[in-house]
Amino acid sequence: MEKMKKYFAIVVTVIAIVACSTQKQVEPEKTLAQQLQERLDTLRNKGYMFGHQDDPFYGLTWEYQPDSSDVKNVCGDWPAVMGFELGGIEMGDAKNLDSVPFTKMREEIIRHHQRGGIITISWHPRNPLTTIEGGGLAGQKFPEGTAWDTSDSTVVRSVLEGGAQHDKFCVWMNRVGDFLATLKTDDGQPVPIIFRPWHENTGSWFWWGEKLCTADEYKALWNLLQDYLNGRGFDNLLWAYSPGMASDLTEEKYLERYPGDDRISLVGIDGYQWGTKEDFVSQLDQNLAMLTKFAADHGKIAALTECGLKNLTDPTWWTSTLTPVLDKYGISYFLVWRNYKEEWFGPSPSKPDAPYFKEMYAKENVLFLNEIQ
Ligand code: BMA
Repeated sequence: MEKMKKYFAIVVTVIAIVACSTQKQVEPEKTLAQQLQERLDTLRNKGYMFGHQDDPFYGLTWEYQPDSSDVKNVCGDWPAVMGFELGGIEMGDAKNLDSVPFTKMREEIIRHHQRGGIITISWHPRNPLTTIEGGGLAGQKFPEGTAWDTSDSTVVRSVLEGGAQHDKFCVWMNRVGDFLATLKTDDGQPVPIIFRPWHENTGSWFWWGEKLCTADEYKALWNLLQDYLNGRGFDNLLWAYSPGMASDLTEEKYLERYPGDDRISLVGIDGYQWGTKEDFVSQLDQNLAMLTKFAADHGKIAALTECGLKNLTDPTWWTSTLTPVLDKYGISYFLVWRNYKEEWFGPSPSKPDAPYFKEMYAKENVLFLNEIQ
């Protein structure tokens, strides 16, 4: 009997050791979002990436031509980061608010991912309270019904649970989810995406802006969308929070509407030069100092999620204004907004900023597609 007991004890111990050692070997697999975060982190050792909104769809002199890009036509390389915009998907529209067909958007997102590029997506959903069903932008007077319609300050509250627009908003989120679910390569691999909803929320020009909802309502709106998409099992979304650049941005101010460390992987700011070079440089410098310290303290990636000088009225802007500030900080990328005829933020071969853009391209620490593949 004693012998049996001893034998039994040995067997149990062996099983326990085997179980324990196999458990050690099984490390939880990293999600696609975590892998993207690691990639962004590693790339920061080389420099910071250049990004452009709507880059492959149209430029100042062309639209929808295969393999075209104003950026590539200037410097011979694709942007490292490309930005895409979902506004309109919530209505079930075939084109987004800037007339980009969602089928083309899907193709270009997958194509850029397959080239080794990085994708970021924003969403300017229409105003759920004032929008006209089936209206699109046609027949409506801007900003009526759009993301910029701030005529009512109860909109955020109305989409939260229990609110009058909640059910409608659930349909909208569902349409966003359905589109995101199609962003997969042929072998079924989802494309990793920096997802950046509810941005510039510390200004008051969108229906989710500062004067349009309380901090708690804003956070509830954030959570509603994030929990919904998490619930659908997306593990390829790297969540980015990007309020607007502000004079004297403090950490305390940044934290006011911050959804929380458990919800955010990338912290950004959107900062355009609307006034003088001096004002822009000093604000950007101060804001990036705060942001990159915040990112380091909280284990996040920092980025200048949108920036630009409208129509490059100072052609030297790339090298005289922007990069001298960016060189000082370990950001992951900066992204300039789209090039369309009336308003452009990227370079174009026909414009006087092209040589300065090329000069920036030649800088070792400013990364384009070739340098991140
Ligand atoms: C704004 C402008 C608009 C555009 C919107 C969403 O900054 O470029 O024309 O519709 O972004 O892309």
